[in-house]
Amino acid sequence: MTGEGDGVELTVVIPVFNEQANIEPMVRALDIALANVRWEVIFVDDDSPDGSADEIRRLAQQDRRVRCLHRIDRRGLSSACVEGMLASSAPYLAVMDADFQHDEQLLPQMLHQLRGSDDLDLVIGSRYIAGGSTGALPESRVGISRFATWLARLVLGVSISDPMSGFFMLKRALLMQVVGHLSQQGFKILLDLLTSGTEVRYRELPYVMRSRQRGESKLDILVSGEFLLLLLDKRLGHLLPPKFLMFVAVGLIGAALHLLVLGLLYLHWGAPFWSAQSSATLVAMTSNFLLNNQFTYRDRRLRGKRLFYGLLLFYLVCSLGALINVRIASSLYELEITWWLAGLLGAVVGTVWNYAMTLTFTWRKKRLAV
Ligand SMILES: Nc1nc2c(ncn2[C@@H]2O[C@H](COP(=O)(O)OP(=O)(O)O)[C@@H](O)[C@H]2O)c(=O)[nH]1
Ligand SMILES: [Mg+2]
Repeated sequence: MTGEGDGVELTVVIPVFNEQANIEPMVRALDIALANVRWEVIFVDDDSPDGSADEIRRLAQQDRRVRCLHRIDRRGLSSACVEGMLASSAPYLAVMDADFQHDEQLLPQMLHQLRGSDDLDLVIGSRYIAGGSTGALPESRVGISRFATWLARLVLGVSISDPMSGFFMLKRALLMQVVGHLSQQGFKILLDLLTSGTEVRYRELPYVMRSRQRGESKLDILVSGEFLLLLLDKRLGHLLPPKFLMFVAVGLIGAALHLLVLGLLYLHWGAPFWSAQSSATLVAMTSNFLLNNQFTYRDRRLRGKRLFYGLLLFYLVCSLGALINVRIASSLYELEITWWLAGLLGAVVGTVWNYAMTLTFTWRKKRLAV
C-alpha cells in the first residue's frame, strides 16, 4: 500500500484555534523534520478570530503540501482531529498541537515504526516513560495532567502510560475501523481512539514536552468538564447519552435555585404564592437555559440574536414539559400511586421531553446530516 505512486504518505493533522503566529514556523519545522517523506499538513481551524485560516491559505498558495480545513460555527479539538484525518487519503496519520509543545522531530521515528511493523497500529508520544518528560510545563498543569491520567486509567481501564497525550501517529486502517465508534467529545482524541471497542496495538515513544511558543492555551475549566463527559460517555454512553446526564445535572441546579427564590419571596418577603412561584420558575428556566448553553451544548453554543430567540423557545418548550409533567403526575396520583413516585415519574417524563425537544429545536446540530 505504501511507497508506491507519488501520493501523500503521511498527513499531519493539526487542530488550530487562534494560532496564527505558529502556522508558518510549524510548516517550516515540518519541512525540516520530514525531509525524506511525502507529507502534507492539514490545519483544522474552527474559524479563529485571529485569522489563522487566512494565514494557512496564504501558505497553501505557496506550498501545496499545506491544506486548510475551515469549520464554521463549530468548536472541539477531537472532532477537528477526526475530520482532519478523514480529509486525508494518506496511509499514515499524525496528530499534534500547533504550539510546538510536541516534538515534530519524533515524527520520522514514529513513521518508521509503523511502516516496519504489521502488528502495530498506533505510536504514541509519551511524557511518562523513561526518556520522556513534561519538560517546562508549569507545576499546576503537570498536576492536572497526572490526575486526569490516573482518572482515565482507573475509569476506562487503559494501561498506557500517557493516554492524555495529544501527539500520536496511526495507520489509516485503524482509523477506519474505529471511526464509527468515536465519541468525539472534548479534547482527548487519543483516549477516545483507545477505548472504542477495538483492540489497539500501540507502542509509546518518549519525548520531552516543550513549552508553548506563541499564543495561549485553550485548556480551561470547561475543557475539564468535557473530559469528565468523555469518561462518562465511554463508560455509560451506550446506556445514557452524556449530554442527557449533563442536562439533568443542570436541571438539579435549577431546582435548587427554584426553591431558593420561592423560599425568599414567599416565606421571607411574604409575596403571594403564585407570584413567588412564577418568579422562581422564570429564574430556574433562565438559569437552566444559560447553563445548558454554556456547558451541555458548548459545541453548538447560541450567541447574540440566536441566544435571545433560543431562550424564548426554551421557555415555551419547558412550559409544555411542565404541563406534561403535572398531567402525568396527577393521573398517576389518581391511580393511587404514592405521591412521591407519581411526582418523580412526572418529573422524569417532563425532563426527557425537555431534553428531546431542546435537542431537536433549541440546540439542533446545524448544517450536519445526521
Ligand atoms: N480546531 C480546533 N482546535 C483547537 C480547539 N481547541 C484547541 N485547539 C487546538 O488544539 C491544540 C491543543 O490546544 P492547547 O491550547 O495547546 O491545549 P494544551 O496543550 O492542553 O494547553 C492547539 O493547537 C490548539 O490551537 C478547538 O476547539 N478547535
Ligand atoms: Mg498545547
